Amino acid sequence: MLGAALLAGITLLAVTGLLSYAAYNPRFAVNDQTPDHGALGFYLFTWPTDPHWLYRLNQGVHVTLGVVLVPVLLAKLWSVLPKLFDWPPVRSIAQALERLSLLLLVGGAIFEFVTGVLNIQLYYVFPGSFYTIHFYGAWVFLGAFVVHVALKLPRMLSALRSRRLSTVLATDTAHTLPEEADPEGLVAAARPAAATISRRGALALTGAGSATLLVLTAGQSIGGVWRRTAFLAPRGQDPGSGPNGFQINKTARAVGVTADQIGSAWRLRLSGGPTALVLTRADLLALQQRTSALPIACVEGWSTDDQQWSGVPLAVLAAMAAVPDAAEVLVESVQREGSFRSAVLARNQLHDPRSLLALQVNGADLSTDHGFPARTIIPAAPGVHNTKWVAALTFRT
Ligand SMILES: Nc1nc2c(c(=O)[nH]1)N[C@H]1C(S)=C(S)[C@@H](COP(=O)(O)O)O[C@H]1N2
Ligand SMILES: [Mo]
Repeated sequence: MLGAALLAGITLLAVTGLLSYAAYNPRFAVNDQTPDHGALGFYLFTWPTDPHWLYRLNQGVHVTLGVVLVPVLLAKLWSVLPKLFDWPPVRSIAQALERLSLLLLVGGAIFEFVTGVLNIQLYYVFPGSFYTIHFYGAWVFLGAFVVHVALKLPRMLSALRSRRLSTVLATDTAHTLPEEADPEGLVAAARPAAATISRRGALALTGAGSATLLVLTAGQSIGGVWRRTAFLAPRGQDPGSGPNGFQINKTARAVGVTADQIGSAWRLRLSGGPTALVLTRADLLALQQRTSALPIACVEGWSTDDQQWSGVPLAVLAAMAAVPDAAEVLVESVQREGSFRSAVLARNQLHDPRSLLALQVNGADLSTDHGFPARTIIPAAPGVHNTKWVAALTFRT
């Protein structure tokens, strides 16, 4: 049963994880700096801008499910623990190959869960970019996972058929008998000790662990009243109230954005056409404003409900820069350090009329921490595509 839960869960984790990577648009080196995703990027496609909650759903599922599966993974590893102490460690070439594939499977699973959980909890201590190592780690793990499923699926199905769930749920520890001695050697053939936990106890413990994690995590992605139970969300802290009262990823101070950079001397530079254009915030406010209801949906799984952003569509700015048919736009922040100070947006994102250089949110000026004087906001895109404190837009054909 643990294997069946992991088979379904990890398959969904893999799909949402690979989709998330596609959403980063790794073709634009500035959005994702994984070198040579090469052949592994075979499936990449243009990430759509519809429905506008697409990344919010994808990443909420990926992160919440990853957290919820932790107890199942631990229980599954516990259930096969005797294999770790197999002696002698190598008996034949075939067995050595099998153990190597299990090393990739177990090591890969632990690596993916640990890097993922540390990243969403902001304790990211690994060298190199999270995307790079979580992405390569995923392919190593998935290779071993596919091999393992192919080898063990028949065994899992026959085990599921071997007894009825209702019988398992009605059996207490005193009546719990060991499995038949098996060729894999998971059961002590000679003198199995008495059970210390019933099968239903093991399932209940695992299920209760997963259910608890679900309640403590899901609110950061689904919002509403659940946001208040998301105690495990590192950004569940009170974001304040009012029009700008929703989650802030990095504050201006945290990334070294200073008051003069975003004060009255701030200008927006539009380039890519025959001549560059320099606009003040007042110039931008004098243009026709458009409002889009869009969420911020971070790769780390948390997201906001839809907020009412208003400002100038990026497509209008492209036309002002005399590049109306631009194929992409480089968005750069006043911020000088840090990986998220710029992004490249693809053609469909740039030309979607809901994609804005936002000046206001929920009827008020953007707060400093939400990106004043201006930030981008793009439908269905990962949070990192919504650059704050924008200073320059360079349209490219
Ligand atoms: N200049 C700049 N823009 C940025 C970031 C940043 O660190 N610097 N972080 C990005 C990330 S990862 C996210 S999830 C969103 C969060 O926006 P918020 O802080 O307004 O919620 O901003 C994005 N824009
Ligand atoms: Mo983010």
